[in-house]
Amino acid sequence: MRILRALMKNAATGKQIDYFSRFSPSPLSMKQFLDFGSENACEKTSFVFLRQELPVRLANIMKEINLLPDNLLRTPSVRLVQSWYMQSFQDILEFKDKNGDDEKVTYAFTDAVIKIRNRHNDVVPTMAQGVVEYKEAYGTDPITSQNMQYFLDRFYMSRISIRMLLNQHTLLFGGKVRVNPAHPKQIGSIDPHCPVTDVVRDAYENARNLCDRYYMNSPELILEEFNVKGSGDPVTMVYVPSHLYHMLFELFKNAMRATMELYGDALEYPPVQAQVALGHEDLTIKVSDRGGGVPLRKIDRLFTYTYSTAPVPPMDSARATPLAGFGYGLPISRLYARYFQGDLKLYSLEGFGTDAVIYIRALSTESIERLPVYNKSAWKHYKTMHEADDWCVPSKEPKDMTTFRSF
Ligand code: P4A
Repeated sequence: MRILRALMKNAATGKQIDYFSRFSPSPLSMKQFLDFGSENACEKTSFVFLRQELPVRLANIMKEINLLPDNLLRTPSVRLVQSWYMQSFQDILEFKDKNGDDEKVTYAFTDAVIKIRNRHNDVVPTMAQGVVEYKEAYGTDPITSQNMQYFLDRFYMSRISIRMLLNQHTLLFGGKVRVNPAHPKQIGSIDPHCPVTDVVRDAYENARNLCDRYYMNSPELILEEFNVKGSGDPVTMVYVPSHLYHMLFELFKNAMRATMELYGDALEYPPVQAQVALGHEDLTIKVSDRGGGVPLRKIDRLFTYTYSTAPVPPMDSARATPLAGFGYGLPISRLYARYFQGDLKLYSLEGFGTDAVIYIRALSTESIERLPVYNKSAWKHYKTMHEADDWCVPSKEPKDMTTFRSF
């Protein structure tokens, strides 16, 4: 009887997922996030928006999870993640016909939002575990790897966006007052005047601590700042400082690791250089090192989930360095940059060093969430048979040129 009821509930939920997945997610701009948190916005507005938008974002990505290869879907890890999404989706739907003017309702909603956020804390390592399980059982081919990359980029981007919504709601309405006690000038997780170089220095110092602990030394930092307005004012922007920190911390760890591994037991190390430039469109942050660089052929791998989750970690992996992190550092950092229409790129000069560049939109009106949507063209990505490549495969042994002499 209990099983039957569970089956019926799941069938009903399936219908709801179909229904909500037909809506496209509504991307918010930085400015809209700020307005939500300003004086005239209220908890009810946020409640009414989220009880529609959260099911839409959840349903859109749940439909994509279902398109994964069966063998991956059947792993315990992916099933667990799927059950979390199912539960959270149902939790929000409980509020469908509730009255947003009733304080009891909005309190209960905020509690539900906090519970959902905590339930999903371990999605990234759990999903990574699923990828490892799949790889161990079935190996990887380029097509599967490519599909997995496509899915995980979209899945983690969706997660970043959903957590942004959850965080804004709890930070703004979860306490008695709408200020974040740790960061009183922030609107939820957003700093309207995020001091970029302070975050750069902070990320450097923390990466340096790890570096010192492991290598007993660390490269110095040279930090420069350029402002197109020429005022010499410190560069600030509307941004989520924790996202910026996440990206920079990752880049500094990589730069330090490359530098320390290259110079070994040298007494001095070439410094890591960071440049912050504010233009009319972009705010750009470049982290340069002289750690010897990576050949172009291997750059893509640094962003590949199926490569990073190899049972044997990449690079020379006799010892795991604390600077290596979990392996998803770069791909996730790039998603943070892309989330508000920016990007993260690596330019390497093999034999010399690497420049890692974070691009961020300078204008808050242009910083708009970049969200995956479940539609026909997403569906096609998983379902189309990938045909042969339309570029020749370079062969190591050149064809016997005498063959062509007759021409
Ligand atoms: N050279 N350059 C980089 C790395 C090497 C590098 C490297 C060997 C490779 C893998 C890694 C960390 C560093 C760099 C800056 C970057 C990225 C790579 O932002 O100097 O861990 C996965």
